[in-house]
Amino acid sequence: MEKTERNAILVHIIDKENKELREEYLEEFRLLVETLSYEIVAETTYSLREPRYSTFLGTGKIEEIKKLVELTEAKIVFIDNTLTFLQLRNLSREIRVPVIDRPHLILMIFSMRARTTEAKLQVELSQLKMRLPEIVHEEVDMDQQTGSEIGLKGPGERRTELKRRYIAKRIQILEKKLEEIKKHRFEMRKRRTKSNIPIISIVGYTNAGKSTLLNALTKSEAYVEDKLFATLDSLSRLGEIKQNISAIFVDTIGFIRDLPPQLIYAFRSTLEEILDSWIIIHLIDITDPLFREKMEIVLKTLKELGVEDIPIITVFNKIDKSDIESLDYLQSIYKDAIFISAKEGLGIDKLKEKIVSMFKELIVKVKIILPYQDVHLLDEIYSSANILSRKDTEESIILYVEGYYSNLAKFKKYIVPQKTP
Ligand SMILES: Nc1nc2c(ncn2[C@@H]2O[C@H](COP(=O)(O)OP(=O)(O)O)[C@@H](O)[C@H]2O)c(=O)[nH]1
Ligand SMILES: [Mg+2]
Repeated sequence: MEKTERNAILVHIIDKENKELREEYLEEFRLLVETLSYEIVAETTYSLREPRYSTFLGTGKIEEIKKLVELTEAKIVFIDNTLTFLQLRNLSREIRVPVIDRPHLILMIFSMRARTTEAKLQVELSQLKMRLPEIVHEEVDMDQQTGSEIGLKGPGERRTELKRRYIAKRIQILEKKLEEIKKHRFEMRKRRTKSNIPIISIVGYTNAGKSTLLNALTKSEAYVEDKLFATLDSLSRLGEIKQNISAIFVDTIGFIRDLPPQLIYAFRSTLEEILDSWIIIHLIDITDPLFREKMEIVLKTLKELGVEDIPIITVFNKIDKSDIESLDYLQSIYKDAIFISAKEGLGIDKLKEKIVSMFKELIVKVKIILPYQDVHLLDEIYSSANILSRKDTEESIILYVEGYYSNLAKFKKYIVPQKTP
């Protein structure tokens, strides 16, 4: 791949709502673009009085961006604002690389992060409805790389009518498929078993420090060769919490400030993988003035996803940037929370201790007596728990197993009550 293939230009907007450039918003926008593995090669600012109906930006700015694109060989331009489809298409034509606004950028991130079938369908549906394929492929000869990354194939076609009909049809198909999935979702959830290796998801807003924390927790084990983990992508990594106790830590898709309403379904569907975790770490940036509101939104969203049986650890990050008084105050309010600096490595041991103590409540050792007439359940027991020992007697199979309590609950009938050691 050419070196410049991922070069991107950012356009920050100063308007009635954003009278000045706020460093945290700039940083957040950069972070979103970098999530897509683009390299930011130039940034420019535009003071918006009245957006141009057909191009949003004024002619002078467009000329400047064209020059920047030539100079830096940028392959894409991101504008931190919401534009109309017409404006985006005209700008893309004019500048000769795709011009993407904030909602479409977010949609590209969702597309990259969608893993379940439902999430993939939901994201494609949003892409078609928001006409992302047309912005990216119109006139512009996109390379295969970018095309497949946002889940689109092939170069733009000129036969607009055909295309329009195809898109309308595709939307219909997707909506129907999603409808079917929703019907079965409840049953599927019930059938789901937790893996026997603990999965811990880190959730929170973009910029909270999720990726930094993932690194801090998994530092010593960057290279895991075990086959079991070969299937994991870069967003999940194995970390040792304590000697002989490891977990897979998952860096989930970040919550995004002012999420465009048309993207809410797509966002939620990409979050569904959280349901597989044993524990959720809710990470909060205490230096963010809006952190309380954001906490509420995260908790509300998790609840809507149906995670009530998964314990949540509240973790406040960036204590290195906070003063002692506000820290004391927060500690007095959030008594169960853990306070860390992911970047400086402060409080990580405390967090690990907390995880270990939670595991003790989550994992149980039990004795199971399975009579032969129910032997068909044996496979399921084996896949739901670690088998510590097995004895086959005349009437039954006696197993000592260790596993996640919610996985074992369905074998309750066969579990023999025992005193815990
Ligand atoms: N001061 C400080 N900065 C941090 C800390 N943790 C993360 N950051 C910074 O916050 C920004 C966002 O971090 P990142 O891990 O990418 O956040 P994510 O979007 O939640 O994955 C980066 O610039 C990090 O260096 C911390 O404990 N203290
Ligand atoms: Mg991140």
